[in-house]
Amino acid sequence: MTARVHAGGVELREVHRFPNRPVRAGDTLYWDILALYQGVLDGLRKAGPVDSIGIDAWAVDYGLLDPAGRLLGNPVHYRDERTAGVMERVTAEVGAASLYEVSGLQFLPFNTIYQLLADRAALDRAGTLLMIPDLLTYWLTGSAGAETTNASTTGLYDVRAGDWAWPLMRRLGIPEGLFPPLRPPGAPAGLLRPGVMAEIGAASTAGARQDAAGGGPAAGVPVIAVASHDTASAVAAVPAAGPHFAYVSSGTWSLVGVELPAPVLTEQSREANFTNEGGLDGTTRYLRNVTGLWILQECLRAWGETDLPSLLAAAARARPFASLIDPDDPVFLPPGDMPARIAAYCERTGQPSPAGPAETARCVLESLALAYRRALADAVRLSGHDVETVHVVGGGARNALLCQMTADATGLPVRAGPVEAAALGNALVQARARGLVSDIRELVRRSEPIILYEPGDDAASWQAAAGRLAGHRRAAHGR
Ligand code: LFR
Repeated sequence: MTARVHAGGVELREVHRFPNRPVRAGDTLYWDILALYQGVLDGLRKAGPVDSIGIDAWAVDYGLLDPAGRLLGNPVHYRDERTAGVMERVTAEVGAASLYEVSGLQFLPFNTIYQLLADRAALDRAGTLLMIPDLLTYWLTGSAGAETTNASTTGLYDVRAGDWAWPLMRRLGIPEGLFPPLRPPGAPAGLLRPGVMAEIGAASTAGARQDAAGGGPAAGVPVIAVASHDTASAVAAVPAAGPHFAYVSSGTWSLVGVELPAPVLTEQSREANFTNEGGLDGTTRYLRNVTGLWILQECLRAWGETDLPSLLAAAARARPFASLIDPDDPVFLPPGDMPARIAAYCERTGQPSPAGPAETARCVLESLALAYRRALADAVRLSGHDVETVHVVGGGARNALLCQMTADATGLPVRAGPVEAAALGNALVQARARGLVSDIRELVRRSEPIILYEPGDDAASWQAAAGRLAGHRRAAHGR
């Protein structure tokens, strides 16, 4: 994506889109990191001259470099099974309370901390650990750093000190030397390396720019450490006009929560499995990871179906509340035959299995809306933060059926858009670092269409459905 910031607002342009296809080789599920890096280079080549670059990506995953700075192995996907049982072992050993009071991070089996313990043998051979966006940034610039919003998802970041959690690393035998210096969003992350400039048709990129200070030719294109966790970038671009909002950053995951000035590290917060991830400007993204549209994406993959609009239209006509699932049930985490897992969940909980794709999609979307309702109620209860509206950003903002269900389920007005919130947050942190923007949210409000969904008048049915789902959840997991 390129972004152009001007007096009237910001304009995004998609210059290149490339797939992110994980690869199972042997027993391991990997990211194809070199294909992703190639996609970045192709995008930069197509973009032509730019004033700065920022990389954001998903959280928790990493690459290890050897002491000479070469990638040691292909990064492993967080949905890989290597972490099975590790979180349970660590929490038994260290105590859930001691982990949470340091990192404030929700307990997810794939947090970096557990992946590293599953990958212990490799750690002795490694010189540096870089999170995915930091790794791509390193290949572009040669500068190794750890951007703080993403570092905060590792479980090895001390959320109060704003530093790596050194004592916890020592306690777990994770080598401290692996972790590069932290850098906040907006900090410089180096200039494009000459080799990269050549790779992307450099002369045009650097030569066309004029150095702002001197008016001479630019020395190189700066890369800026944006809020490199995609969710942090997306939340930075939520077009909220005041503090009393919740957000659903809706894509493969649905990240549901509020923005706070400080973390909430109470026992109740830990028990509700809420996370305190780092946001822009020292804010806390207080949220729960709800297993999001992933479930529907995997259904589409299983059905070999690509026509989402028709499926959603059919789902809108299907019978309401026929069957409900807990999207956060661990059975829905790994890739696989999702329709069969949904059917099995329904059977196990004494509900009819959805008859076909439309019924399955309806079940997934209603269940997601109910999970959002629960996460929002928990966020408000645990933080004491008032919420008057829900902003849905990311790809899910396009899903009118889900947005309406979210309004109905939460009883709050939903404001949907922008779809490309992460790209906007990324670009506008760069623009702000360059002094072109002061209020990111105000600029997004001025530039992007937002669709309003008012809650309908069927609050009682949603209330009843929430009660039913709570029963299934308790029966399945005692929670
Ligand atoms: C969303 C996201 C979530 C994170 C998950 C795994 O893309 O970054 O915030 O929990 O992916 O990294």
